[in-house]
Amino acid sequence: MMIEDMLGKKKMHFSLIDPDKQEPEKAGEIAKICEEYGSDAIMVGGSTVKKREMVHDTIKEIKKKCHLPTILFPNSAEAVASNADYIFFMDLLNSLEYKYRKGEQLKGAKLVKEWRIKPIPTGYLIISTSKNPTTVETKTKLDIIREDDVEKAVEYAMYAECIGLKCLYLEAGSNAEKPVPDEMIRAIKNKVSLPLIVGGGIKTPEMARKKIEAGADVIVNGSLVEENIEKLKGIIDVVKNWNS
Ligand code: 1GP
Repeated sequence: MMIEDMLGKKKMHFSLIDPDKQEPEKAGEIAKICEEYGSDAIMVGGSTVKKREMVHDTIKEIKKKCHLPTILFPNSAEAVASNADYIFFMDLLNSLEYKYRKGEQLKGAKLVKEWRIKPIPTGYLIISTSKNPTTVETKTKLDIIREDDVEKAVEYAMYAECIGLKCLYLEAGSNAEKPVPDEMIRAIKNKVSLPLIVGGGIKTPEMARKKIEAGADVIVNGSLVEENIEKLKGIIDVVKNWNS
């Protein structure tokens, strides 16, 4: 089954690899381990990516070592590479800048069509959980949603559903001090039927279990994948055991 058909049907785990953080060969090695541990897809992207070539070379090496589907997680049209299988084609819902709501998307859409990358229309919502802003929070001017702004987050989620997006990515930012709160995930799950992807600051199996209990459909890990990969297995096991 294709990734877009599995979203929301079973719990999944996605591993995020930032092409800026290591050489492409190393990314391939990391992806191989993610597959062995049972992750469902490799996301490729990051807030600082500037060169398409780096994304392309990283995916090329990932594909040599790993059979999982690759999903672009772009910060701009420049991060769209022809050899990816999917793209989270994102509406950065709470950005206040044209560039991130439409500008980059207009440049990216023609590449996605030309290279036949499968778009997954995604609402991307940045939640500010940490005292120190995470990198993604510093990249665009935001309509800030704090961890206790549950109603505001629910409003954005409803909007995402009404305009026909296929999933909602709740992002606390890479290495966030705290992940997106369980109450917020639960409140959104109660009001909208979109599959929920949750990432940022999920560091332990227990945290992952709580996010899934609250309604997360996909757990994303980035920094653990790159810095502490042995800790990933326990988290993926929580996701897999949930389905069995
Ligand atoms: C960041 O949600 C992802 O975009 C993953 O966050 O690096 O904290 O796992 P972490």
